[in-house]
Amino acid sequence: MKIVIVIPTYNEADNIGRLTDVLQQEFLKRPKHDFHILVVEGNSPDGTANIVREKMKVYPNLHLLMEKVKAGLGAAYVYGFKEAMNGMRADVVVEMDADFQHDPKDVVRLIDEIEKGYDYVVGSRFTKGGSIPEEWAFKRKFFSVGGNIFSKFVLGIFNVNDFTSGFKASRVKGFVDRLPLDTILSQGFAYKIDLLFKMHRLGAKIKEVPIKFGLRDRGDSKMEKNNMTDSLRVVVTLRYNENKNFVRFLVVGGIGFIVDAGLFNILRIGILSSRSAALASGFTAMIVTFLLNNYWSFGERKIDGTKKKVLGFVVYIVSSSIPIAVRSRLVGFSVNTFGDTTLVSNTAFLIGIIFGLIWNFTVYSKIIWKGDKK
Ligand SMILES: Nc1nc2c(ncn2[C@@H]2O[C@H](COP(=O)(O)OP(=O)(O)O)[C@@H](O)[C@H]2O)c(=O)[nH]1
Ligand SMILES: [Mg+2]
Repeated sequence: MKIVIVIPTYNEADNIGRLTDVLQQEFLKRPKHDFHILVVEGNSPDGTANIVREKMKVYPNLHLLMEKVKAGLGAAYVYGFKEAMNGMRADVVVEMDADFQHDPKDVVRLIDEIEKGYDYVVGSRFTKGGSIPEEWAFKRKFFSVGGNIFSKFVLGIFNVNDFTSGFKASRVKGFVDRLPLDTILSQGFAYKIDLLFKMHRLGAKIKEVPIKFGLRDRGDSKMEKNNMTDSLRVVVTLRYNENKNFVRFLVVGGIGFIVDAGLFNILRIGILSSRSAALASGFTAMIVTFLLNNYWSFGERKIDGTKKKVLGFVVYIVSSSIPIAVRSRLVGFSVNTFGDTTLVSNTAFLIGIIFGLIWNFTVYSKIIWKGDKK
């Protein structure tokens, strides 16, 4: 297999030369593979690029990609992955830091798992046998562990414990070549969560290999201060995108509810019987929610074409009328039996709404906006 280790660097002059030396020794342990190193240089002022150029004279499998400006870790990896895939025709790409926080000896351990058939091998600090530096301050440990638990539950991926590991091997064919690299959700550190989630959705067989995450050998950390909020934003965005229709449906439902309940109470106090008020407010809310759902909630599956639109609307009216009629009868029955008070009428009204909600979501998503199966 052709394996490309992608290493982004920014001011790693003290590390990159030694790292390439050590990696070359590691490559010798698996002579059947064709190993390459691709350094993605963020235009460091400390001469990192020159050190790489010197080493390139010795190692023909060492390559340098120059960014015009430092654009963040995510951007550097996207640039490197594309070159590794399209230019170098890699079968496997490895993500790795330049600062010896990732033990070069672990590279072959990751590769061995790819060979066993895994598509995405994560060097994990939070699986049995893995660790983070004891020297880290409590706060940093807390956020690192807590952030991973949060990601796990919000994203619903339970076979991964380390969502922000920067040490991974990924199969290109069927996986990296299908990732939407041009639209990653973060140009910074949080790209890791985004790509992990998308690899999972692509059905990658994921394996965690325990790693001991070391302390940075030399030089300074480039970790940005907004990493935490950026990661949080990525996790929430991923979740929202998955459940967009449902979230929007709830928002439209909320608006529909306010229109419905507001009008119901105004009408029943003012001019109509409770039963008729429930009917009138129900139909008004129905039209409002239809328009909102069509143009927003199920927007991607918007009903186009006049004929289809009319047909869709008819089906919608017929199906929505059922819970509205049921509710109106329930309200009528309740006020006749228990007295026409605000409490009685609104309780019956609410029960009717819950029934309507279940009914409508089922009908909307299964029949009206079900989308064309291609
Ligand atoms: N090209 C490039 N490399 C970067 C950038 N930010 C960080 N790096 C490199 O990415 C790796 C990880 O960064 P590091 O500062 O070690 O992050 P930390 O381990 O979370 O403290 C290191 O090799 C850095 O030199 C960037 O914006 N562009
Ligand atoms: Mg580091």
